Amino acid sequence: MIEPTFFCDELARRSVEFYTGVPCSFFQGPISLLGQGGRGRYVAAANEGAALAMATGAELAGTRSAVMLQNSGFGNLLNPLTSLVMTFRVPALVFMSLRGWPDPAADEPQHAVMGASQHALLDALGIDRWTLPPTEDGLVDVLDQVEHSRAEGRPAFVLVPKNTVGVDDGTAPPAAAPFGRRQALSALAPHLGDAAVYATTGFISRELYSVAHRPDNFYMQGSMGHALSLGVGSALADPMLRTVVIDGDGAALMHLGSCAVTGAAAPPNLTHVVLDNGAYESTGAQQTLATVDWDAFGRSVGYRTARTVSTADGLDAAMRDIADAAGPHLVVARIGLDGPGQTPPRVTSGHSPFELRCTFSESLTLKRSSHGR
Ligand SMILES: Cc1ncc(C[n+]2csc(CCOP(=O)(O)OP(=O)(O)O)c2C)c(N)n1
Repeated sequence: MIEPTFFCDELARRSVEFYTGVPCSFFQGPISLLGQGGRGRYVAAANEGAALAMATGAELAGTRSAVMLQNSGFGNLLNPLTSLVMTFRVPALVFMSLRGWPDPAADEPQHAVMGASQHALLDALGIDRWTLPPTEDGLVDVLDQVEHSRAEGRPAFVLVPKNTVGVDDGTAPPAAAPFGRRQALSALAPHLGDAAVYATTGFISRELYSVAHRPDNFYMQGSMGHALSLGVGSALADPMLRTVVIDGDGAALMHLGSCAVTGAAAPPNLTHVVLDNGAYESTGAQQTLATVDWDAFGRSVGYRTARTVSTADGLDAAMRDIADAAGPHLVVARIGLDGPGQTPPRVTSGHSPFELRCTFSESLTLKRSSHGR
């Protein structure tokens, strides 16, 4: 195992000063360490493409940079990788965790396709790639080889399997907050009624499954940042269908433009709930960095109402207030972190994604026919 301090110090020794990315739990140690300062700056990006663009900007301005991401975000990165980095021949150092590999069955199902095809996809693009061995000598060796790619203006991908880089950075985990994800979802549950609910990927889906499982819940696995667009599509397709999207702040930030589209398309039957804990809690509670005045933002992009609450009672009252009013509504719950040992069960431990999708589709079809459509 490579210690996070060694990982960061070795990169610092090679003059890497600027780091960005979207977290994967595999990089929990280095990201946390960089956040403590003194070893370079880590800026949490909205999405993986933005991370690569930021790193490229830093390189153009003369600062060595590195990107850390999970391979589920490879699609987000692909456009700037091919059209910016490779076209303009700007060096890029990308550490990409390998989820769904070597055994897709050992990971969550959303990683299976990418895990199995990751190496071939990189090869098809002609990308220089290395798989990082779980040793400090291995890191030194790989980083030495990466220098050749850099000298030729070629992107270098260092693929990071599970248990390669240590996660412990020596800091104590936060204590559980009184109003966290579980309390917020419990306060929300009585208001879901007959709504179709789209819950974002990660702990929010998992917690909803444990707190209020129902056939009308669509638990997203991956596709981070797209829960809102799924909800908008459904709400526009069936205007009688009450639709609730439950997002995280990290996921909402990832494709924040979708909020503006929601305001413009204005489905009156849609409520967008964001559980804002200021962190990517599902991958180790790294800070999301950006803070949003959601009320001002929501109204400015066309939501009919926008309200921020910070207690379970406040969330209950906000949901009551909008129950019969036309949307789209934005309700943001500012919540605290849940702390260690609060990992909710995996939805896919009991049901396959296909099974979940069939149950959900059947329930929506029934609703649609009851709406006379
Ligand atoms: C495109 C993409 N990038 C990264 C991930 C890894 N990932 C899964 S959940 C998660 C954190 C989500 O944060 P947020 O939406 O704030 O919800 P929280 O975990 O705080 O409840 C991340 C980064 C992913 N699944 N997909």
